[in-house]
Amino acid sequence: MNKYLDIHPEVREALANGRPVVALESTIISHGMPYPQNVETALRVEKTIRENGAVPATIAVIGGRLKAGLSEAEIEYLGKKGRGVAKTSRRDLPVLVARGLDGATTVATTMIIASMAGIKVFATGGVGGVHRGAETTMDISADLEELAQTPVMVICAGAKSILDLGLTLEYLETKGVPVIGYGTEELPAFYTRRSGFKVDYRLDTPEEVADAFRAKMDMGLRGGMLVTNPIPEEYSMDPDRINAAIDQAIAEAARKGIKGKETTPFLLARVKDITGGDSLASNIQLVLNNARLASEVAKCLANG
Ligand code: PSU
Ligand code: MN
Repeated sequence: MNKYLDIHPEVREALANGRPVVALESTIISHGMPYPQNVETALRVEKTIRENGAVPATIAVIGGRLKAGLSEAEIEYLGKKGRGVAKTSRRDLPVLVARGLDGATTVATTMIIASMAGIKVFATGGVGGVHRGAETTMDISADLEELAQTPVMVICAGAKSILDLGLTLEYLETKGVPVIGYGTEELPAFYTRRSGFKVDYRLDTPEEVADAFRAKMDMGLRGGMLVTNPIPEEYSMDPDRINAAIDQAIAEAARKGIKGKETTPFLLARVKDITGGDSLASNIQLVLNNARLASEVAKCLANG
């Protein structure tokens, strides 16, 4: 086992006994929501996973240690520190670990640490992707490359249209990443159930999702799978309102010259501010919805 990795005892025991485990990311805690809603939501998501018969493993880097499974005190610590914790993608891990620093893990880094620990299923809100204008900026999230190489299933609510969703799907196709719509033929766009873009396959049950992932693993095909689960109807937002907020946020980012790893957090925070508290409530609900589906899929994989 990797000398930098700490697996929480409850997670270790579940993995040793073949019980279902669901990984969770920590950028959503430190950068995705304000304190204290971020800590409340993180704990509520863990509770939902337990109620659905699986063991949660929130992932982060603390004091240079790769953590698969956090204590409540560690979640509180990350939530309170908020943006003071470095957003950590694949390229950030070596220096953070060598220096003994804290890091909030993105989808890419959460996949890396989950995979080191032997966790196959990961629930989150939204994934990174190809940014609008990437044909000149080359701003493409490392999340996509990670999906191409690391064997973890990511269950999300699609991607926000802060991204170019069409180019994101093209990139995933090139990299051989299956994009599944859970109960839908259309890629969900986080706050809304529809985007106008088709997914590769529609699957309708946790068993079907688990079977597809198992087949991928059994064939020795490298990489993970992206499962997109639409936000429940009652929490979905008006597309015109959300798209206007996104356009405004993108224009502000361009005006301010926001670049690199700051782009996504800046856009997410602005969209949230422009739309007020509504988008936060929707965001929380879609994460809970993904945690429930991930628990069911993890149970199917554990029983398979
Ligand atoms: N998209 C969202 N919510 C998020 C993120 C993206 O709708 O919280 C976070 C995730 O942690 C994701 C990261 O992995 O941002 C992607 O950042 P970047 O685009 O810099 O790779
Ligand atoms: Mn980027």
